[in-house]
Amino acid sequence: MSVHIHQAVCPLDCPDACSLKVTVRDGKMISVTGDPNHPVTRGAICNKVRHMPQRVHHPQRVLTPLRRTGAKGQGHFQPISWDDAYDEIVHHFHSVIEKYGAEAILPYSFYGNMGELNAEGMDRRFFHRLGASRLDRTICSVAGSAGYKATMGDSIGTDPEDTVNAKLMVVWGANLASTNMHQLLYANQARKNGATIVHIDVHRNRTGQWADWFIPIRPGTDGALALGLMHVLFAENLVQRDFLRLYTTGFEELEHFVQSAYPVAKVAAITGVPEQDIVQLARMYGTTHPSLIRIGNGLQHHDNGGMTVRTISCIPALTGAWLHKGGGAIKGNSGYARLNHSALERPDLMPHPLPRTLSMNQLGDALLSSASPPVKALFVYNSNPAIVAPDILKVRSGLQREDLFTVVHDLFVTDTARYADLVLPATSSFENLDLYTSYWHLYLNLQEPILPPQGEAKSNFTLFKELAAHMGFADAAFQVTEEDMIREALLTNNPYLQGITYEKLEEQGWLKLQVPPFPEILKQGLLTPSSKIELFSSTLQSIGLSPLPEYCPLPVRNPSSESAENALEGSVQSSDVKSKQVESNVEESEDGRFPLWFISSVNHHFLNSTFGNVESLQVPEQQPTLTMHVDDATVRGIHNHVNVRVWNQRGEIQLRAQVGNDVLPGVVVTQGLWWDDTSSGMQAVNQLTSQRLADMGGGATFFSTRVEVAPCP
Ligand SMILES: Nc1nc2c(c(=O)[nH]1)N[C@H]1C(S)=C(S)[C@@H](COP(=O)(O)OP(=O)(O)OC[C@H]3O[C@@H](n4cnc5c(=O)[nH]c(N)nc54)[C@H](O)[C@@H]3O)O[C@H]1N2
Ligand SMILES: Nc1nc2c(c(=O)[nH]1)N[C@H]1C(S)=C(S)[C@@H](COP(=O)(O)OP(=O)(O)OC[C@H]3O[C@@H](n4cnc5c(=O)[nH]c(N)nc54)[C@H](O)[C@@H]3O)O[C@H]1N2
Ligand code: SF4
Ligand SMILES: [Mo]
Repeated sequence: MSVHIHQAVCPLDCPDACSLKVTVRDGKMISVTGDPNHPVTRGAICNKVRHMPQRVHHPQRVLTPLRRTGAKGQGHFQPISWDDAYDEIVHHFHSVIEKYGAEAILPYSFYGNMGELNAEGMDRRFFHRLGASRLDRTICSVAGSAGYKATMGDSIGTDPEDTVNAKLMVVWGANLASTNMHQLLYANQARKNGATIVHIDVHRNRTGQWADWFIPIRPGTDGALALGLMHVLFAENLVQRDFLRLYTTGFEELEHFVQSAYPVAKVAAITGVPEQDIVQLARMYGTTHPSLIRIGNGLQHHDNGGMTVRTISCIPALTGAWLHKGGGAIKGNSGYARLNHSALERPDLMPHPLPRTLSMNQLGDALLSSASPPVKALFVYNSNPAIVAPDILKVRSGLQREDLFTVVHDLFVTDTARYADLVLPATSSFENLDLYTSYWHLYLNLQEPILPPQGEAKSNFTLFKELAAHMGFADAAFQVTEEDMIREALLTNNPYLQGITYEKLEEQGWLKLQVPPFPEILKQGLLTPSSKIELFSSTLQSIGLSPLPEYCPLPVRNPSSESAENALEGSVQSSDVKSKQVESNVEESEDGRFPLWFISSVNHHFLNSTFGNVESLQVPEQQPTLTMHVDDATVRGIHNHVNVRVWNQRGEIQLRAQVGNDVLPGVVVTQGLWWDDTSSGMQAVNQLTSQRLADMGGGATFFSTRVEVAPCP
């Protein structure tokens, strides 16, 4: 019997990017714990990843290539060899290219594995060389990133390790207790030293229960709250004018704007946050240092997500919060660890003119439309679009097309793979070499293989390298090893990566980026056009958006609350945003048939849809629920724990009602991207969400969804 404890890294799409200690006995993963020596992980990991052995050695793991034998969607397959699988792919790709051109082939991927080589490395080289359609990978955080960049120039913010020093932490549209546990651990430490934790959210979830002060807010109105806070900060002279003069653009315009347009009473009417709470929070924020705002995905999965995050990210500048160690904001820190992506992805391999780009948020339309050329072949990896993409009934009817050739590379026959012509077995991240960065903390991690490939599984790297050979691509880009590619990725002039070498990573497992304190970064200049924090953004102005932070109401026209909606009309909007919202109105409003906001966020024990098939994690989640306010339940005759139908113009699902006051009236919340339950088949929440794109970056608008709810007959 051989037992080894290996150094590893969590590969999941989670800000914490934990360093792990993995016990392997006789080639099998036995247990996973947090690395006690990693400065951020500090020995703690989430319950999900403690169950990683159940995922890696799950009895249903795909271990050979599979060919479909039944109808699409049924999930009947038979094993075939890799040679046959490659031959079939090459044959189909060639005939699609001959008839329609390479743009008729669409790769579809996201970050099921965050490894640089396996998420955005060899796959990119392959599809670039092929000349396939490009995919706009916008399902997660682009809207907010675009908004944040308008203010701050890049995805850079406070070093999480410094946040233990915060005396005030505003957790805004983030469910830290489930989605960023080490930020919560820092907050707990800060709280012991006297910090106050405020949570602004539409749902009193685990994070709201843990915070010192939970502030419920109406969905999509956070931009107005931010402007109201700025109003009070200026009005009560809680701003740092020296900082504003030195490091920002446009503070005088902003002051004038919020003073006239966002009085506290108006903000209270929009947001549902009482006037005295707005004033109290602003005073607390204006007088407490260091103060941190943790900006979450809840804000940016809305039609107005870009501008909301843009607006909130202006607040720390008003009080000079950036000058205090542990103060400022964290939306995402991926800008610090930027690797040499053109070396990794090789966009130079693409043909000219460049192939078209399709949005991953509009997969349903892409598959069903009469676009020219039509999508004739789809290659899915690192993603499960039949569950996670918006408007999945459209996605699924696209996947059902008999003339579509679909390949899915995954560890499991997911709900997407059930529609595939070929399913290819993927290794887990523990079976390959790869490099990992975090979009929150400032460490790089190297993963060396600690398990043999299970069955005939291949990594994304190996799959696309071998497929290139089968396609006859002789380019040097496909002749490299994993180690070569990691070395190429590290060769960059990014100053924060100085001194980080492959050898040192191999020796130590992880290394910290060389990021100076934020005041230094401010002195050196940001990546905005003015090098300053842009309260007034000429970049936004040039693309027809409001140059000042702004509140743009969500698109809804609901006759039963006409007066409340009219109250929002006063806000200034750019004409582009307005016309976009008028279009969307037609889709969402349905004349008041769908009076409730439907928020479908992620849950505690799954990672998006990953782990949805692990029984030991299904058990604590129990079943998909719908949290609703007692008033909304009463008028509909809904009692606690009964099954309810939830529907809109796009689809209908069933959930179990959880009645109480954890949400405001008019809002319902469900958590978790559950796999289809074959017995009821009714849980997949993205039946109800829309393919509409957000105001910036083409982001997804999962949370700007309207529904009606009724008891099940
Ligand atoms: N356990 C677990 N952890 C995860 C994931 C997972 O699936 N499970 N997913 C990972 C991924 S890919 C991501 S992107 C992150 C996401 O993690 P977070 O940034 O925490 O984002 P969400 O959980 O999507 O939503 C955050 C919160 O926003 C709230 N919300 C929704 N709409 C609004 C609004 O209009 N205003 C306000 N103020 N709040 C609103 C929701 O109720 C929710 O509590 O988590 C990562 N970590
Ligand atoms: N309604 C609603 N929808 C949402 C969200 C929401 O909050 N609400 N959140 C959205 C967000 S923020 C995100 S990021 C997306 C996430 O959407 P996805 O990125 O699709 O995430 P997962 O559902 O975890 O699916 C990842 C898949 O990759 C597979 N995988 C893991 N490792 C590998 C590998 O090495 N190779 C290959 N080939 N496959 C691998 C996993 O088994 C899994 O099936 O979902 C979005 N969808
Ligand atoms: S999912 Fe997140 S918290 Fe859990 S081990 Fe992975 S990185 Fe850490
Ligand atoms: Mo995400």
